[in-house]
Amino acid sequence: MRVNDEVAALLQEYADLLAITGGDAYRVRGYEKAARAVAGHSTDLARLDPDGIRAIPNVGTAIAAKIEEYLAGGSIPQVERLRAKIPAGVRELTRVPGLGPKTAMVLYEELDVASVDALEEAIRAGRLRGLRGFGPKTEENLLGGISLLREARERVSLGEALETAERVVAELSAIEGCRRCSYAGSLRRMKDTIGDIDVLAASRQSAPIMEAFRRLPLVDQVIASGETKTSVRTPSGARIDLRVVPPETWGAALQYFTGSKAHNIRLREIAVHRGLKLSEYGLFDAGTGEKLVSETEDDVYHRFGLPWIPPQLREDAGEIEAAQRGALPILVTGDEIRGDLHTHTDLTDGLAPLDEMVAAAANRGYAYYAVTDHAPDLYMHRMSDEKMLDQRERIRELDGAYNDMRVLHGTELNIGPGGEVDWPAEFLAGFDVCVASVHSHFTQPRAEMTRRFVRACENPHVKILGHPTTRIIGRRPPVDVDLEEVFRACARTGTALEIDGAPDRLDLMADHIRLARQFGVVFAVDSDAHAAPHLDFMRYGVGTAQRGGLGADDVINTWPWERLAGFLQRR
Ligand code: DGT
Ligand code: CA
Ligand code: CA
Ligand code: ZN
Repeated sequence: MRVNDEVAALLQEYADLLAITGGDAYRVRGYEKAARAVAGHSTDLARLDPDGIRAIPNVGTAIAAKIEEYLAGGSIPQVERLRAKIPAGVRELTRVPGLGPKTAMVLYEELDVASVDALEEAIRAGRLRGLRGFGPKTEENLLGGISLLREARERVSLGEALETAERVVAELSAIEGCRRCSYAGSLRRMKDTIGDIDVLAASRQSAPIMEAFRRLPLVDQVIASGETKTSVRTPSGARIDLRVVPPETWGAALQYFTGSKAHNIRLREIAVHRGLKLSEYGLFDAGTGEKLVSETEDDVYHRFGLPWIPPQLREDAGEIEAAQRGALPILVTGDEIRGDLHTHTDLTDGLAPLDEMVAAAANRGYAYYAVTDHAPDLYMHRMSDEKMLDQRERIRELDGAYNDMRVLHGTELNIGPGGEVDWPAEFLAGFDVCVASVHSHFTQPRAEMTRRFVRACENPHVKILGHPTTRIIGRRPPVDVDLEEVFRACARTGTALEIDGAPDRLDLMADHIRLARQFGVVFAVDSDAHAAPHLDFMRYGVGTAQRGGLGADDVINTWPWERLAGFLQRR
């Protein structure tokens, strides 16, 4: 682990422990922000002097002192002290969605519950019944949260999987004798979470590639190693399977190991009907056993009379029928994205200052870029009219300074429990773009939640519904809402649905996107960046849009500025 990540983990732990022991909420947030800033800082902490450490955003004197203690002695005494008071399992409890630090402390003090397993046992044994504030509904929510947590533990985020896989592919591609190398499986299909990372290489000799793979610095443990397949685990627990195949069967193997299983099964059925046999070794004549094709994926699909099907669609969700009809959608690509319409700066909970975010956006070649910091109803960000208007002035200046990119002033509004948003119409009219999202009251009954969303769409200033289901993968379930009703409202009012590319959100997800599209809704694919490197989250959003079968025309931020401006200005 990089020292920055070690320190970030300790600062986050300190924040958690402070929260559990009833520490001041602003202080807790301070440590959380510092943890994120340290993890995202590009310079290795060990190479910074005290001034350099204090110059990291969100790192003040007190936190800098703790970091220096760690660099000098390998530990932070205050963290050690709190650790001694609170068993690690209690901190683990706060990872259960819906279980806050205060509750964790109550469970520990009153019932001696100090692990997630112990909590589940206590619920099932009815031991929470006697506690104040714990009803049957709480028990049900906690059990749901526990299973959400366990599910997430077994899978890796798309972001982590893709970064890891790209490193592996780059390393293995450089080895002599490696003809081709690619990741396959759910990652190539851009699923929102990844069970294990499948990597495929083509070579005459597998041994040198397997050996290089086992020696990669990101390998923590070799689980199994053979001539055709090696499985390893990374320090964070992600599993990688590498398979080495002969170059002439590359296409068949890539097709097979990309999946999905359901897609492959449908394809094999079609093969059987035509007297063919499909496997990871190739497509064969079932009668004679003669190999027909295997070298490229294209060959395999074409031999079925089908066009090549993009991996993002391979879920047996109608793509094979569409391919047979010649009706596969032409999917939106990352290159077609002209801008980002949902991003943050350090004016609220972002890590980077405005000019840095804007410069990073310009570097990506965007034609337009919206800054959408949080609005005042999310009180912890302490937003005010004045701060927003100051930011607007600075954005107008930046906009003038960039010739090739429009810098837009937006905001991410909070959809209140009744569907109202932070500011009155007159104030909203001053923004170039308003995203509106749910950030509170997640457990309203379905009918109320639906009315809330519909009312937000009906606000003529709201142009994008941000991260519509509000799920956070492994931490918060989607809200209970009649999505069809919301999609109808979006189509009627000209409100775009967001596909939030942050890898812990990926919201909307593919199934909903496909459904929404049938209602005639348009979409905005955004990064929801809180730091300059997060602008890259756009790629996960694009992957998700592709899984949803979207083309460029469906995505408003592929549109030229004039068309987008027309959309944003329509009331
Ligand atoms: P994951 O890892 O759970 O996110 O999902 P996948 O799709 O990567 O699944 P994985 O790693 O078990 O297998 C990789 C691919 O190998 C899978 O997408 C399709 C293929 N595959 C695996 N098992 C079978 C099978 O029993 N039948 C067929 N037709 N294909 C399979
Ligand atoms: Ca896999
Ligand atoms: Ca696998
Ligand atoms: Zn948000």
